[in-house]
Amino acid sequence: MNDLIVKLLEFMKKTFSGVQPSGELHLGNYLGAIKNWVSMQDEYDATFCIVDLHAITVPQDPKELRRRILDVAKAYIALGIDPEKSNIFVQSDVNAHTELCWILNCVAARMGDMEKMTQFKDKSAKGDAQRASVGLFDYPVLMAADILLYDTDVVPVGEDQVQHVELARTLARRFNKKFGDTFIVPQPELTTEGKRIMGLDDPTKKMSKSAVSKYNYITLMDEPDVVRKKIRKAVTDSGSDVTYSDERPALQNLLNIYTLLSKKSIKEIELMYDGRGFGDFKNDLAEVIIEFLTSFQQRVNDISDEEVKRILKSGAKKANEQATQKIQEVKEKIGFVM
Ligand code: AQP
Repeated sequence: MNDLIVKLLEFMKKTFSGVQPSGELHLGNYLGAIKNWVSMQDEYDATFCIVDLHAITVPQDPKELRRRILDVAKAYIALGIDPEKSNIFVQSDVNAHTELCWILNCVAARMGDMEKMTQFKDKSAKGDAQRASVGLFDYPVLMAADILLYDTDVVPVGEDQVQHVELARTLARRFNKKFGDTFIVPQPELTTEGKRIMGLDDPTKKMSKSAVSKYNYITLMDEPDVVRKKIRKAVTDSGSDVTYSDERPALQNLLNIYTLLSKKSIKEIELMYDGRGFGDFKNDLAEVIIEFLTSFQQRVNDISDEEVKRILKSGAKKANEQATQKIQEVKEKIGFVM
C-alpha cells in the first residue's frame, strides 16, 4: 500500500465484519452480509475476518475446519472482496481478540446482558442446553472484542446478529464510562431485502449453515441439479399468484433472493409471472441462482491455497499491528503494568 492510500485510510470510517467457517457458506451469508461488504469496501477502511474462534463454540472436525477457513477466505475474494482494498485475516492469528474478550468478560459484560442473547437460546436449544459450551454462551463478548479492537464505526451484518452488535455498543459505553474514552461505539448496518434470508424448508426460521436439513439452504458450492431440486422442493404459500406480501413469507423469501441476484425489481418480477404461477417462477429462479453460482465457483477454483495463505498472512500482520495498539491501551487503562 502506498503512502497516499495509508493517509486516505486515516480519514475513512472503519468497517469490520466476519463469517464463521462453521459449514459451507450459503445464500443468506452472501445476500445478508458479504454482498454489502463488497459495496462498502470503497467507502470504508474495511476489515473482514474469518472468525474461526467463533466456529469452535460448537464441535468442529479439525481437518474440515482447516479446509473451511481457506474456503471462506477464497469465497470472500471470489464474491468481490478485494485484498488490495480490504484487510482479510483469520481471527485466531490475532491473540488480542481472546485477550480483549477476557477483559470485557470481567470488567464490562454482565450475566444479565448475556442471558438475554437469543442466539444462545436458539443454538443451545438445538441440542442438550446443559451440554452447550461455555464459549457458545460467551460468543457475543468475543464478537464485541472483534469489533471494538479495530475502532469500528459500522458493522454490516444480517438481522440475526444485530443483538450482538447492540451488546458491543453497551460494552463499549460501559468501558468508556469506567476507564475513559477507549472504544468507538459501533453502528450495525443491515441490507434491506437480504437482511434475513429464510430457510427454504421453513420460512419462519433463517437460512442457516447448521440447519438439520440440507433443503434449508443453498450453499455457494451447490451444483446446478442440487439447486434445481432445492428450489423445486422449497415450501410455498397457498394461492398461485406471484405477489410480494408479508402474509406470504415463503414466496416473499424467494422473491427477495430473485431480486437480489437478478437486479430486477420486485415489481418487474411480479409482472413477469402475472398469470403464470409458481412453476415457471421457481424454474427461472433456480436458473438465476445457478448463473450466479457458476461464475462464483469458477472464480473460487482459480484461487490457489498458496495465494490465499499469502493474503491471510499479510492480513494477519496488518491486523496484529492495529489490534496490539488497542489492547495495550486497554491493559494500561485497567491497571496492568506495561
Ligand atoms: N439467513 C441469513 N440471512 C441474512 N443474513 C445472514 N447471515 C447468516 N445467516 C443469514 C449473516 O451472515 C453473516 C455471517 O454469519 P455467521 O456465519 O458468522 O454466523 P451465523 O449468523 O450464525 O450464520 P449461520 O449460517 O446461521 O451459521 P451457523 O449455523 O454456523 O450458526 C452474519 O452477518 C449473519 O448475520
